[in-house]
Amino acid sequence: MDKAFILRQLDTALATCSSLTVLEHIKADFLGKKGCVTELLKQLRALPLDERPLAGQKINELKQVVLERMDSARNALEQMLVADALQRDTIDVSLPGRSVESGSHHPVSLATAKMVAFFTAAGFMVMQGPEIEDDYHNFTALNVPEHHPARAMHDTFYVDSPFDVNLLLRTHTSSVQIRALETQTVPLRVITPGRVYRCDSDLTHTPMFHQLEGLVIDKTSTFADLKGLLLAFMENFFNKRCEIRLRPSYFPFTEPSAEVDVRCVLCDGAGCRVCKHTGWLEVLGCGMVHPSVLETAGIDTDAYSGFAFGLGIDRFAMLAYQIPDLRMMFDNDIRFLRQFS
Ligand code: 2NL
Repeated sequence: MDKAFILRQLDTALATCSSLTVLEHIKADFLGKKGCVTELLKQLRALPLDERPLAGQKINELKQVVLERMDSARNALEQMLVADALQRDTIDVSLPGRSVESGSHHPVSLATAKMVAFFTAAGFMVMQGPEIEDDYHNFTALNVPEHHPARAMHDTFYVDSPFDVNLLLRTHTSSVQIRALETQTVPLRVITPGRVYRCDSDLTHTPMFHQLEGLVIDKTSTFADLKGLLLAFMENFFNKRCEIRLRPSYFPFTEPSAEVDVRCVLCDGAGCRVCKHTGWLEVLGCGMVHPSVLETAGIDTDAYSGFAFGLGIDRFAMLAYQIPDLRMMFDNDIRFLRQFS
């Protein structure tokens, strides 16, 4: 192999070399133990003695040229690798940013959390129960008689039942209060927030809504305690002094029963569309627990009395956050929900 051929081979190899590993292989091919330049040196022995010095010198010169070309190839390669890395890691700061979406709580969740915080601070426990309920817990144990209109198909969603009990979507969370009476001992303070279902759908009613009920059973529970508790609750929920009034009413599970109005929290009683210019908002139902409900639960009515109340969480949320239309609550429109973040 002559010098020109070796250098041409070297230049071709270096021109296509794109990594330091390949460069090491090229170095071995030319200068390694079995490299072609090394082979030339070995062949020196075959020459006559007097020709060896000159030939040896030429091979060493060739070796120097090979080393120099390899060095400059290495420098060029390293510069290229650095440039590539810089190119890869370059950030185009003029590109539009990718925003991180953050979620927020639904107004019903916000209202529920605020109510739960108030009542747990007042010593109430929070209980949950099944949304598919049997008619004993939803109606019978609550003194709702067999032919009461609330039991009718047009008021209640019934569910096909594989058992010999009637199943339905609970119409109130009183069913969970009954379960509380079965599993807890008296005295008792419990609230039951949750979804409830009624066959009802128009401007102000959705088939599913949220209810929170409260129940207190104690030796000296009175109607005055009930009224005081409800006033404190309203003032906490609406963050201001409230005025409430109780009007006689009827529920099968309480006696006496009352509807509770609060002085309109939007117009302070001056009259507005929300209070239909009456100055009052009807927000709650309540009463002293009916003796037959206590007896069914096995509670000694000579020693204990109790009061209970129920409210629609959705309506409270609408009033607190000034939501004009009930249906906005369940449309899942992101523009509506974002306003509560
Ligand atoms: C409403 C208001 C109410 C109750 C719920 C209740 C629960 C038990 C015993 C007695 Cl275990 N009462 N809950 C009481 C009064 C009103 O809800 O407007 N309901 C139709």
